[in-house]
Amino acid sequence: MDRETLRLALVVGGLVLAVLLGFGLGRLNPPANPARAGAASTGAPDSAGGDHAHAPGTGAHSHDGATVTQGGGDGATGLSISSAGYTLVPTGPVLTAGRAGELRFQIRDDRRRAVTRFAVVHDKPMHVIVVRRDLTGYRHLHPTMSADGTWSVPLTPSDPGAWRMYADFTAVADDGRQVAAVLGADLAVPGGYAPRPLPAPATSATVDGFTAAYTGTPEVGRSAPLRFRVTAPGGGGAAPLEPYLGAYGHLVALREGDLGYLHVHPEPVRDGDAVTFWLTAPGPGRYRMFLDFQVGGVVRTAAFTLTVA
Ligand SMILES: [Cu+2]
Repeated sequence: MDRETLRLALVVGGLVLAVLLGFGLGRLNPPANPARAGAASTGAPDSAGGDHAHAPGTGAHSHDGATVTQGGGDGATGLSISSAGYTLVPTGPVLTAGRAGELRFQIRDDRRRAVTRFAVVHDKPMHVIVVRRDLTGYRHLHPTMSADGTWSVPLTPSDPGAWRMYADFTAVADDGRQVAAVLGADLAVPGGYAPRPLPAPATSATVDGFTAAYTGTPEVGRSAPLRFRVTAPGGGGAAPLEPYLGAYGHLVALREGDLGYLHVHPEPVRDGDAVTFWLTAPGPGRYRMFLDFQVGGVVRTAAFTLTVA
């Protein structure tokens, strides 16, 4: 080996070593999570683990022992019908606007078998959100499962159009591994579709005389607290909120444009009469937030349009 060849060999060898070292160091030191650590953990996978502000492209990750899959790559979920080996398969008949029907579906695993083992999260093994693509007609449903793994729930779509359904669940694999996922599918409700514009942004909303209002400013890529208060009809004080789904409220945010679904994490305890949720906006744009709260055994939903700069 002449001197020039030896020199080249040393340079190449050094580069290989540097790459290997860099790779090893990268693995030992994953990118710091941009969000605050340790807060807002409820122990429930669909709202658990402190925060969901993962760096773009982090993909599947661990969450209190459950693997969570990301549909949008930027923190929004529910954009895919299949993820992490699980596939949402609607199996019901076509729904008709204004007519009592039934939403039916299965979750199938990577061997195309209907999944029948699910972990209970927020008091339920399966959470389903249904909304028309213009973000009207929101419903939060809890279907029941038959022995063959078919989930069903009565559903009467209010209007024709393209609707979106989300299945938010934690499946239990054969080996006991838990995988949390939000899968989404479109549902066509035949008829003329007259989309309604998104209402103007507001921090308060009224439903059946109850007024829900929040403070806080969501940020892109950072988990930020939103504090909600609900006041009783007739200018009364704080409404006597009852626990619903293991918390004093349940919040879902959907992104205008692609209907990306955001995980929102409730604090397990109230802050005075306020219910705090931690929300991470995956990007700028407009979102519709839906707050479910329970008073007197009745669950109501307050909806807010939110602009994230
Ligand atoms: Cu639910």
